[in-house]
Amino acid sequence: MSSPPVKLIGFFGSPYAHRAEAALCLKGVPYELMLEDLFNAKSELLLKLNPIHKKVPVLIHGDRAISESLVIAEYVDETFEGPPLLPSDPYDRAMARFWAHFIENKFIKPFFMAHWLEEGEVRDGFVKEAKELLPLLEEQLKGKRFFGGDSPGYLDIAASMLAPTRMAVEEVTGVALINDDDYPALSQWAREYISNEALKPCMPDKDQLLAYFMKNKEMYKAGVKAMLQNFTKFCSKQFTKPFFMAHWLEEGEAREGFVKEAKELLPLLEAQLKGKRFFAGDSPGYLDIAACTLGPTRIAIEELTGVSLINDEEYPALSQWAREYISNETLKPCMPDRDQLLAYFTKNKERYTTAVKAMLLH
Ligand SMILES: N[C@@H](CCC(=O)N[C@@H](CS)C(=O)NCC(=O)O)C(=O)O
Repeated sequence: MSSPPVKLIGFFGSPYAHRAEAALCLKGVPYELMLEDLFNAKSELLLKLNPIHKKVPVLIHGDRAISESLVIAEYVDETFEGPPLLPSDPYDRAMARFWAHFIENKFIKPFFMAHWLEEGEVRDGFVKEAKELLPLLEEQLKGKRFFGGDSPGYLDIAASMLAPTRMAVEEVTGVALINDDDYPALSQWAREYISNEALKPCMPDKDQLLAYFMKNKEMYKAGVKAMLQNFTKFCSKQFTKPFFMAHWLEEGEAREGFVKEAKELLPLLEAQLKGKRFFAGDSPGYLDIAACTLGPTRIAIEELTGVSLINDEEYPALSQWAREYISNETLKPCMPDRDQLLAYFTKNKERYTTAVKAMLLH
């Protein structure tokens, strides 16, 4: 029985999408690549097939959809004929998975923070951490061309962002932690990886990758900074993300999507205020504190960005609540000064707009 067609939803420049492509390439599985435009609007198909994370890559195999790059790699390995990606011995297989998990959960963050952050103490901390971890990976290559042995396998796929992506990022940022002197095996591995024959059809073009990171350099820098300031966490919340994305993003399809989402959620908050001055009743309480970004912060951001989702016509209760909140007597000593707040956001406008763009990739 012939296998149903294979399609892959990806994004140029995504090291995760590359992992899925690499698995397909190494197994010799023909596939159709469907590129997303993550900076504008995600396709209906992506949202439908990966409703939990809404991220690329997504593998489509007939009427099945599989998400998460490493899960895809295992699925591809188990489903299709061709050279095995994972070792046949259960212990070796467990070790390949262990090191893939290490790369994913322990290594990637300090390594790329060390590349994208601006010089300073915080960056030094990540450099130190990455340098403590790199020898562990170097050690895994001892006496081998690839992590998988003589040819690339599952762990090479998991580590692949240390090859084409890392090389382009190094060139753009001027930071190079992996070099021939300190990590000869990893350096040689990366060269072998990018020039491997079986991987050629899915290897991103070096110049295009360089151009991509060069173009989006500021965005990546702002993105890692936002990560440090917990802005990413703040923005990943159910309501705050679409609401503030709708304010800070430049006009376009992606922004419209967030406006739509925020407008679906705002009535839920409006309903919570029904017949009350504050969420907590007659005076502000816990939920008013939780919602306080919709008070002074939101008002300043509205003034600066010109976007105003909360207005008297559509959300009279929320609008009135915000006025009551900022002029509440008890809260006065800690209420940020309106002009200072506006000056702060005006000064940092570029930072915020670049950071939310970066958030589109998180
Ligand atoms: N853990 C995921 C990560 C995938 C991922 O972060 N994909 C990014 C592109 S590099 C994405 O789709 N971002 C869109 C978003 O976060 O909304 C995997 O291994 O597949």
